[in-house]
Amino acid sequence: MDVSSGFRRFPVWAVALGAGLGLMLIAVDPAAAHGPTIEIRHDEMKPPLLNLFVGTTVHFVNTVAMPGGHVIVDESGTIESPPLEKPGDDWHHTFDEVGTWELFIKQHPKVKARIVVVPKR
Ligand SMILES: [Cu+2]
Repeated sequence: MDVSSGFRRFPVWAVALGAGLGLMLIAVDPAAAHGPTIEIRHDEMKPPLLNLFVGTTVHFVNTVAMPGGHVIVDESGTIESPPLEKPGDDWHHTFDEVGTWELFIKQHPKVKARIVVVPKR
């Protein structure tokens, strides 16, 4: 498996081919299609940089209690999450366009993450 080539190269098909019906069921498990995750804190989005192929869904998981919730927005105003208030509250967004998104937490504007979306090969 080539682990250096990015998020979209899940070897799910290879696993299924090698192991028959039992593992084919695992291959269609939603968990297997789960994209990258960014953890949300008061002072950090982790990781602060993701390079993705277009069409990738990113999961944002709040890890700390925040009265009123953390809202994730982007500088162009096209992205806005609902308030993520409790640890474990999560939201996802699918990046369907090539480009760079500068995200920040509305309540902590200095806390940023950059999403770089490139075409599929
Ligand atoms: Cu906070």
